[in-house]
Amino acid sequence: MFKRKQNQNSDDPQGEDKGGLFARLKSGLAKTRGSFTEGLARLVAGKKQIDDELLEELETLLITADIGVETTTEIIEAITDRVRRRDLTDPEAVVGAVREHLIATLSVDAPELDWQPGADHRVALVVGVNGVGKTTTIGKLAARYREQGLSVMLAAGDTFRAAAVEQLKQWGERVEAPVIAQETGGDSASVVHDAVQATASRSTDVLLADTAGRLHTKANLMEELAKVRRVVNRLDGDAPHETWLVVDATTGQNALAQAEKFHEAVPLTGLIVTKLDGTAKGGIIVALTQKLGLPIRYIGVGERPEDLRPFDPEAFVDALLDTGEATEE
Ligand SMILES: Nc1nc2c(ncn2[C@@H]2O[C@H](COP(=O)(O)OP(=O)(O)OP(=O)(O)O)[C@@H](O)[C@H]2O)c(=O)[nH]1
Ligand SMILES: [Mg+2]
Repeated sequence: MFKRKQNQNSDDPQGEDKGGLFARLKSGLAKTRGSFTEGLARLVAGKKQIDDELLEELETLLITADIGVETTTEIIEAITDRVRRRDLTDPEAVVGAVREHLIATLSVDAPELDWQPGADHRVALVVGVNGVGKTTTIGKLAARYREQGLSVMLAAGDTFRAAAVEQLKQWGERVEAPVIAQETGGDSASVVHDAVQATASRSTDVLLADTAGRLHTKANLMEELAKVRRVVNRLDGDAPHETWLVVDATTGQNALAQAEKFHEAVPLTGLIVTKLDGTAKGGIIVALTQKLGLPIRYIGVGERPEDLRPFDPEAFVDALLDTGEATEE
């Protein structure tokens, strides 16, 4: 049986209308969902049995959605195996099998980000290639954390672009979070160092450190990033508590190469995938998780602050497959 999630309260403590948010997630994922769901529906429609042709078409569909060869192979093998064992016979049930497999792949075992006001402070370093959405994501996260009652400070670690500091300062004003910055051309590590010291002395809950966009293929730029991390770590052996790579979903398979290179330079603790509203290849989320074994922490499905969402594997897959607003009982 399927049952609607009982999350329709508009007065929930987070002020989040989950039903509305689910609809927004669905519309944000419209491009991926459109091609993927229609493809799946077409695949199984009118079919009497799960045959080789159906499985081949499913394979193509999964690859086309950028889910990645490895996960696709796993899904096809698992389904083939179940068909052979007569555990799966109804073509319609293939959708459910794909759903289960995707949720399992996306459910990485990682600690919750359960940050409480007044508890020990957290330093999150935000990294990624140019233009993926680092600075706007930091602004949106700052807004989210402020709403949760956390005190937030921002570090303008992108000392490369003059406009970058200004962009961050605007967010700082908007969400009432102090911004630590130096003049353009300064040393990124030194800005972040000062900010970590400032958060410690002011007992700030969360420090979000912006960094300049950099190509993962430029060794000197990656070394500079490793230096920022080292400097932070020398000040506080537990910091950075989080190092998030922001990835633009529209870059497709190149996102994998980016993630691997960044992960080598600074050990990542999670990923943030933006611009899922702009691509039919949202399956890259699955490929990334599979490849790196890191949790997706947030996803961006639009430009409004509320379009940055904590990542929930089940909600994501349901929105993708349009099995949504429902959970299995
Ligand atoms: N459609 C869409 N646009 C987004 C999303 N996230 C960020 N953007 C847009 O992406 C553009 C680049 O964002 P920035 O935050 O400046 O990117 P950045 O990574 O800081 O860029 P650099 O500092 O130049 O490396 C902006 O126009 C954002 O509004 C998203 O989830 N969906
Ligand atoms: Mg930026």
